[in-house]
Formats: sequence, structure tokens, C-alpha cells
Amino acid sequence: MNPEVVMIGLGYIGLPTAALIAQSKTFVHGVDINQNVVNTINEGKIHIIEPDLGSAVSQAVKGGYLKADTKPVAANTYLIVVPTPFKAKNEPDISFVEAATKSIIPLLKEEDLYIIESTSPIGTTEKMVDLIYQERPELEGKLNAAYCPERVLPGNVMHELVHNDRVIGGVDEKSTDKAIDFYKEFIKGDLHRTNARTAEMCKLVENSSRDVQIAFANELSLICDKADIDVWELIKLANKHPRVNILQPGCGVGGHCIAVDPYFIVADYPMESKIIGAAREINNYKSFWCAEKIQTAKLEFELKHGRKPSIAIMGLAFKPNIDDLRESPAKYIAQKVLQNANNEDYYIAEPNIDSHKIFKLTNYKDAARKSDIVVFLVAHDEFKELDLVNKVILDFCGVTK
Ligand code: SAJ
Repeated sequence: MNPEVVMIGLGYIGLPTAALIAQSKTFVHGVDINQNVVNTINEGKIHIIEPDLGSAVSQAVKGGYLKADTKPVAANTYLIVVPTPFKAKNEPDISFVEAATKSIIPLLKEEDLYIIESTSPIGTTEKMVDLIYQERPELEGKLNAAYCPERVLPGNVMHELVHNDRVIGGVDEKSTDKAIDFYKEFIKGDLHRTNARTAEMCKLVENSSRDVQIAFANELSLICDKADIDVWELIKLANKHPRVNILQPGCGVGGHCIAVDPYFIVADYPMESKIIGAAREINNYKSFWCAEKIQTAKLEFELKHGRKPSIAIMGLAFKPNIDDLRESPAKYIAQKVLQNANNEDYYIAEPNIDSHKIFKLTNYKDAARKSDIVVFLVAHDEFKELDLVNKVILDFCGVTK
């Protein structure tokens, strides 16, 4: 039987979405360029870590509703869920979206639904539709095309995919209607209609908003350090105001979304996006500043004690209590600190992973126990119970507060 849905990209978002659609007994043909990923999924297994995803995929594959392949086949609905990284100079690279679109152009027929979920610069959906009509002019005006971004939080994807509200923007009203009809089969959150450009911008704005708010907290941490004020106490007190809600400073902003998406706006609207651009600079600078602080603490210790300190670097993930190291500021800081090493002993701890190809990992309790200087980069729960008597503590993430 022909599948109803083709899902191009079986990564962090595509695979959970494919499994969810398959759960509603819709036949999904998942496509990925990586043969290993395809094989793993066809065995009913998964190649990424995400709670509840394994059972959803295994059920979908066993029931015959999900099949993976390296090539697309004809269907009624095509979803593009591939990465959109950025090139040098922080410019978005939509070549994967373009390649995925090109791969399905020969398969399209009248009234099919084409949806992009990948984070994309404004105007991408219209651009892809133009590309389709250039090669298939007979389809002009007869396809439905829409943009519908995901907004799930890694670690809670299976729940949020179903329950989060979604913004759905078609290139015309009929396309929006068709896309809403598609999503309402498996999503319980509200579905909000708009046009494709607004939906594209909405995704970028959600993550930029968070980036700007974190930059405000990070800027406060730099000011407080100079002014000799405890930033954590300050934010707690300011947040007692009924209309103030300042986020937490950290060692920078990481992950594959918040530290990336704002550039998609800045690259296209550099003159207008001053705050968004400055937030990126502040959050990047915060990581550099943390590395410098470690260097200073090291030299101060040596001057005071006449010997080199041993140093624990606590946490490598991009945020607390996860094992994801992508775009992690903590990883960047650890690398920078090790580059500046001058015969000190270093212990790197990341309790959420067993081993790492670059860093030699030490159990977090041993790392803290053996070190003179303990540097907290990520506020993992485990770190909160550590005994830290007689240590120099650099807490960049508020774990001891
Ligand atoms: N962070 C701080 N201080 C804070 C909150 C976060 O420094 O007060 C840092 C974290 O440590 C981390 C980074 O920000 O390095 C991002 O973490 P996050 O938890 O804010 O977000 P992500 O990247 O895991 O997921 C975000 C979410 N977007 C928003 O909250 C607006 C999620 O809903 C999106 O679906 C996801 O990006 C995405 O895929 O775009």
C-alpha cells in the first residue's frame, strides 16, 4: 500500500513526529540520507536519546505503520524536517531543505500537501514553492504548501509534540486549511492559523526572545561581578516584583536552537535587529568571560599557595540534566581551559555521559574531592549535594545557590 505521509529527515524532530503520526494508524515512509539510521529504525530501534521515543518507534515499525528508507516514494503529504545549519558569517544554510524538496518534486501530484517544519529564514516556503513550480509548471496553484514549526523541548518531546499549540501558515488560505486538517489528527494543542512568512518568523522570534532574556541575565552577572553583588540573590529579589521575571545567567547559551535561530533574523535584517544581534554577542562573550575567570583563579591560587592548583570542571552538557553536548558552551569553556593548561591537574566531570572522545571523564564526586578549584558550568542535580569545604568555587550556573 502507498504511504500517506513521507517524512524527510529522521532526526530529533522528524523521527518522533513520524512515530506520532504512525500511532494514529497512518502509513509513514520516513527518509534519511544515513543508511545506518534507516537500518536502526527498520529494526524498531532508535539512534537518539529521548524518553518514550524507543517504544513509540518500535510499536510503529512492528505494526507496519512506519518504514524507513533512503529515498522518498509517492504519498499525499510530504513533510520536510531536515536541519538548517549556518554557514560562515552566521548565514543560514537551506541547502538540505532545498535538496529534500528537489527529491520529491517528481513525485508530486495535484492537491498534495507539502509542509516544511525545519527552522527556516523568512520566505523559504514561498521560495521552495517557486522551485517546485519551475520544474512542474502544470502544478502551479494546485498544490497545498505550508510552514509549521515544531517547538518541543528536548527531553520532553513525546509529550510536547502532542500537547503544545502549533502555528500553521499556508502560502494561501486553502493550504492553511489543509495543513490544519492534517495536524488535527494527532495534535491536541490548539492550532493557530496564519500565513507562511509569519509562521517562519514566529519560530525564529520564540527562540530569539529567550536568547535576549538570557542575555539580560548574563549581562547582569557581568555587572554584578564588578559591583560585588550576588547576581542570584539580586534576580531572586527583583523577581518578587509581580511583573518582573528575569531568567538565570549561565556559562553561555547552547543547544541547536536558541544559540542558532536568532542569526536567521540578523543575517537577513542586520540593520533592524540590533537587540537580537547584541544578545547573541553577550551570550557568546559570557562563555569567553568564564574561561578567563578560570585562568585568573588558577593564577591567584598559585600566587597564594606557591603551587599549581588541581581543577575540576563540572558539567559539559548544554543545559542541566541532559546528555546533549551539541553547541555546548560548557564544552567550549573546557576546551579553552585545557588549551591554556600549564601542568595543572584537571578533572572533567559529566555525570550524564559515560565517556567522551576528546575529554577524559572523572566521576563527579572524585573530581570535586581531588580538586582545589571547583568550576561549575552546568547546574546538574547531582552537583547540588557535593561537599565543598575548603575549595575555591567558581559557580557560573547557580548550582550552589
Ligand atoms: N539557559 C540559561 N538561562 C536560563 C534558561 C536557559 O542560560 O534561564 C540556557 C541553557 O543552559 C541552554 C540554553 O539556554 O544552554 C537553551 O536552553 P533552553 O532550555 O532555554 O532551550 P532548548 O534549546 O532546550 O529548547 C528551545 C525551546 N525554546 C524556547 O523555550 C523558546 C524549545 O521550546 C524549542 O522547541 C527548541 O529551543 C527548538 O527546537 O527550537
